[in-house]
Amino acid sequence: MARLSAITPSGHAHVGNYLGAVRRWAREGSPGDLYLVSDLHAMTTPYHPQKLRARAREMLAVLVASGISPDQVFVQSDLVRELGALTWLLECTCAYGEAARMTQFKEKTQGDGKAAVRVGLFTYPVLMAADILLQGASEVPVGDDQAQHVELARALARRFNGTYGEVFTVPTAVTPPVAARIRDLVDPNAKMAKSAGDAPGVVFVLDEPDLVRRKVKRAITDSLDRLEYRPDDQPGLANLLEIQAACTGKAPREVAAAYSSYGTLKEAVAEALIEELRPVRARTLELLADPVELDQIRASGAVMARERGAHRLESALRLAGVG
Ligand code: AQP
Repeated sequence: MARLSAITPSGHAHVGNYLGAVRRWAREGSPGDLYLVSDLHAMTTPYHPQKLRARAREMLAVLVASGISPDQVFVQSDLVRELGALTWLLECTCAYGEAARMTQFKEKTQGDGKAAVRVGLFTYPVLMAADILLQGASEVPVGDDQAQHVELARALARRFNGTYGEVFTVPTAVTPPVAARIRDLVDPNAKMAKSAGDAPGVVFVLDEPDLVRRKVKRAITDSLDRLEYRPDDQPGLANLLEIQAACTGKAPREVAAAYSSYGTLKEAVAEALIEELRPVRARTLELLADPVELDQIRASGAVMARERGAHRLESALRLAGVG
C-alpha cells in the first residue's frame, strides 16, 4: 500500500501547509509512501520561471527538513518526460466530457476571460492521474477539492486496464485524518494560502521569529473579549486557538481555558509557532545553503521515482501500440 501526497510550489510553504499536512506526513507516513513537489502543477496559471525553480527547491528542502525521509521525496518535473508520455496516453483514454466535469476547473474559470485560460488548467487532472498511476499509488490522501481528480485517475486506470491490458493499480482517495485547518490571520474566513503572496495574514515556514511575532500580534480577533472556542462566531480567535492546539497537542477548548486575554494568547501562539518552526527553518536554510546536498537528494529522488514507474510506462506504451 503506497500513498502519494503532493505539495505545489505555487508560493512559499506556510504554517497551514506545515501543521495541516507536512508535519503529519513526517510523523505518520509509512516507508512506502511518496511525496512529490508538484512544480508542473504550478504552471497552469501565469507564473515566474525563476521563482518556480527556487520555490520547488525550497519546498523539497522543507519536506526533508520536516523529517520526511529523503528516499521518499522527488520533484515532479524531474520526471517530465515520463509524465508527459503517460499524460498523453491517459488523455487519449479520457473523454472530453469527463474532463469538462471537473468542478475545480469550472470554479476557477467562471466569468469572463475563459478564452485566455490555459489548456493546462483543463488537463492538469490528467497529469495528476499520471503522477498517481506512474508510481502505482494505491491511496491518495486528498481533501474534498481534489477527490474528484482521484476519481478521474481511478476511472482512467480501470479503462486503460480494461481496454489495453492490466498495467495500473486502481487508486483510492482517502480522507486524511483531521489535521489543523489553518486560516489566514488577517482574513480568518479564508484559508491560509500560498497564492495569497506575501500577505500579512500568512506565516511562512521561513519567516524570521520577529516577523512571526508581528504577524500573530496583528491577527484579527474580535471585540467580544470572550476567550472561548467558537469557530462560527469567533473565527479569528478560533484560528489562534487551533494553531496553539496544533503546536501543543492540546484541544482548542483546553487552550482557551488557559489564557485570560487575547494579548497573552497571541504572545503564546507566536512563541509556540516560533519553537515549532525553529528546527524546520534552521534545517531548511542549511539545505538551501548547501546546493550539493540538496542536489544529491533531488537527483536520487528522481532516480527512485523514475525506476519505480519505468516498468508501468513501458508496459502502457507497448500495450497502447506505441513506443
Ligand atoms: N491553510 C491550510 N491549513 C491546513 N492545511 C493546508 N494545506 C494547504 N493550506 C492549508 C495542505 O497543504 C498540502 C499541500 O497543499 P497544496 O500545495 O496541494 O495546495 P493547496 O491546498 O492549494 O495549498 P495552498 O497553500 O492554499 O496553495 P494555493 O494558494 O496555491 O492554493 C495539502 O495537503 C493541503 O491540504
